[in-house]
Amino acid sequence: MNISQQISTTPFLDQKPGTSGLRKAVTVFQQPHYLENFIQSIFDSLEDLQGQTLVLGGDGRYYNRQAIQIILKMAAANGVGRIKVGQGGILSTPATSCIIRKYQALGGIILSASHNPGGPDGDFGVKYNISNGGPAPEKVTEAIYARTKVIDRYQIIEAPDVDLETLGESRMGDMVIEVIDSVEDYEKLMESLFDFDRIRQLLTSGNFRMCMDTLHAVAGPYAHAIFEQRLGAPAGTVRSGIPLEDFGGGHPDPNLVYAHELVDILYGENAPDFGAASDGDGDRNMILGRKFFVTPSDSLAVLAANAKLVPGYSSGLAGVARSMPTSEAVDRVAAQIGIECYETPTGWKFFGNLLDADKATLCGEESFGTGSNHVREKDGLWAVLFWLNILAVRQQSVEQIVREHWKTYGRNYYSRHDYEGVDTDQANTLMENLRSLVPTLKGKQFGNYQVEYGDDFSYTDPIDGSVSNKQGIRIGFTDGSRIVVRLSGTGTQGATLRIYLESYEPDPAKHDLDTQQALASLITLADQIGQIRNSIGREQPTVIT
Ligand code: G16
Repeated sequence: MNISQQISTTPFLDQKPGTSGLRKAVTVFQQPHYLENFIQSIFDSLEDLQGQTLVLGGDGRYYNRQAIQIILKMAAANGVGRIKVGQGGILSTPATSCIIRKYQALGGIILSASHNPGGPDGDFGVKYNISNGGPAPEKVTEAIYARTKVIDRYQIIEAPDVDLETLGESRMGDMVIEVIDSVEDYEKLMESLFDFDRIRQLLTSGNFRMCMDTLHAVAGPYAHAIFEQRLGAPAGTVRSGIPLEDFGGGHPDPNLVYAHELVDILYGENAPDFGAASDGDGDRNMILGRKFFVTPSDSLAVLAANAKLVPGYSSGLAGVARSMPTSEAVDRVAAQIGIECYETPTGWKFFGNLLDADKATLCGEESFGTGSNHVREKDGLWAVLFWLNILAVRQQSVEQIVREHWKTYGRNYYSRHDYEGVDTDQANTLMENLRSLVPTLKGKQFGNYQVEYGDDFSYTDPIDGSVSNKQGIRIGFTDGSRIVVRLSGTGTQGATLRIYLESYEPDPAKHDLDTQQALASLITLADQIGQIRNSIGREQPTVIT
């Protein structure tokens, strides 16, 4: 007999979900009642929780297992009917989205701080996804936040911990707990979208080598199962494939800085033909060719331009969508195929309505996220499979494909400069100053650049009419160049200032420049207009991607 208890609590005032759920240091989550308050606030904000099915899993980081045990006991006490939990507590973010949709669950709880480092001194996070499989939209996260501010009790059952290793069903109170295979449903979905036979031929031909680095994070088991076991790639194709609680001490962020081991391999002697990496919770991806980096913005554009080669997308795209700071490369593809291109604020949640309404088929973000209407999250391994499918059909190298793309559509030189751990007050002041300055910039000339528009991006969702203001400062120039400045919504220490820089080059003779050189004058101009380094007392960005 399990006894349900009502525990008194007091609010924590820092539980406002950011770009992607609540992310804090592990030590913050370990405070008594901290996790419980947030979970109860989620449950309290859901209207018909009684008897419903939820999906639960995480990226395997430190505190994942403890949190899962707490959440299971709270779910049972709150009347949840069934919980599908990934074996060992493991579910990637896209797999969770897939499972919510497939089994028509009410929603899912994903335990992850994505690409942030893990371990006792690292970060932890909680995201809630709704019944379409996607991140909770702002009206839901605001309701959860409102609840966290007044919460005075939570419900939990007293029960022994659940065995998360053995597949199958058990009961806790009236709730059924189903420990499910973490990979199976997701693998089936991938098989329904891509030409597995053709990819298998490519991977077993002996003429093509790939290297997939899952950075000791959640995508490891998925990558082993799909690339090595299912598609025949040799053992060892997947590197760092065992999820570790601290990601092996690394930073599970697939970019040129943090996935440097993979970068060294792809830029080294006898490099493989194709390299890819994914992040903590498996939703991000980085694509590399031999000695060649594909920017996430270009990757989205290439996938859109080649979608017809892939079985799941062969009938064409309804439209595409990108976040505002993502380069306009995909806009050019959309214009050529004659489909709509939507520009949304940063945050995958903003794509949900467009995907549900079948306005967009492919979506992408500069922050190494690409995905489609197959789930409602970005999806790292999906992007890798999409590229493999294109490579298998076109029989060209990654570099050849991207260079041909630039020839056809022009090249959008693109880079993001991040200043991490900035003093929050200084960062806010900088943003306020820019906000008041940009409307006065229109028509002004800075060297070769003339300002076409300057604003703080505001988005009206075309489906439900909801408005999201203050989504980032944009300065657009008449030659198609852009500077975008915004504060990250995912950092956990101080503020992270992001400067996004983009310039358009139609002339193929000028497609070989180094990106930072191509953008040099724009970088200087961004600093001049925004007084960036002065205002925050920094000489250099922390990370350049
Ligand atoms: C999250 C969001 C993305 C967003 C990224 C960066 O990704 O899901 O939509 O682009 O954060 O956001 P920010 O610039 O506010 O830090 P993830 O992979 O961390 O869940």
